[in-house]
Amino acid sequence: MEQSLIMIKPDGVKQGNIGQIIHRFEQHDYQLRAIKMFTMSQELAKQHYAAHKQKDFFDDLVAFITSGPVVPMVWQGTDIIASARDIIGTTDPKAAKLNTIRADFGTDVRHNAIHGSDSVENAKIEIARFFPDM
Ligand code: YYY
Ligand code: MG
Repeated sequence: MEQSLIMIKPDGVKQGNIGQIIHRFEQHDYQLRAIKMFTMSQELAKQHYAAHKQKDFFDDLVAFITSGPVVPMVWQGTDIIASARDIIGTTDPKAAKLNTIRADFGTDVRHNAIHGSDSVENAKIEIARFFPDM
């Protein structure tokens, strides 16, 4: 069964949206397989966002994602990777569709409440990175 690494970002945690975001996934036929809460190190943040290391926003992104606790989770279900991206919404919350997590809980293109894996390959890498015991 397909699995995705879904992570509530520091803004989602600070604004008290952990429960509501988890509820969005519970409303679908998905299973929560792992969850924890911790503050990412600089090293882990740079690994997680390595694809963006040449971008002008990289340093600010790393600073934000390490600014407080995150809640990474492994969710499982049919087509969970693509379906989760639909439930999450586009990167910029202001452009995201109605009722998506980012539209409802995000603030701007950096502070967008949640991360979701974008491919089967990356999901495997991200799950192994955040949950090495799985
Ligand atoms: O996959 P997704 O999270 O929707 O967006 P990406 O284009 O992969 O960017 C990853 C991450 O980078 C995004 O969730 C917020 C951050 N970011 C940023 O801080 N500033 C930007 N101008 C664009 C993206
Ligand atoms: Mg992405």
